[in-house]
Amino acid sequence: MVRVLTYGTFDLLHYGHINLLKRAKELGDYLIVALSTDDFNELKGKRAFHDYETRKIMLEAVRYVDLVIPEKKWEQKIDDINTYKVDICVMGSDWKNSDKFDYLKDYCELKFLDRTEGISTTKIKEELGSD
Ligand code: C2G
Repeated sequence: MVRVLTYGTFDLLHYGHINLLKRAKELGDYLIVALSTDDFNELKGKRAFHDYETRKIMLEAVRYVDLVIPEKKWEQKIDDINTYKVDICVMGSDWKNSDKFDYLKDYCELKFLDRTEGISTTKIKEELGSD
């Protein structure tokens, strides 16, 4: 049972997120998503349109997702890897060479998948806002 873990806000769930989740699941058998809480989003300087509970419900409805846990702080990742016996941590390529993830390679396999071009939550908000 290969267990995969990824992190994110996943606000206004879109096909870029789905494409990431699909490819992450394809790397193993069980996909855990650590979903940024509203408080942690504030720490990240992000204000999500949907609150944590709504974003969690939406993610749990995605066929590739097996478990959603809260991402409350930057420092929880090693505990997450140990608690959930994670084999592979996967993130989009925008996190490559980041001090937020690189150290995890001592605890599990670390993989970065190409971001899906042309879509982002910010783009959606901007284009909707401009109507
Ligand atoms: N993503 C992607 N393609 C896009 C948009 C997002 O592959 N067009 C990926 C991101 O690279 C990330 C995941 O989808 O791996 C979730 O994206 P966000 O919700 O923006 O997550 P982020 O704010 O980067 O949070 O501790 C890490 C952070 O919680 C990551």
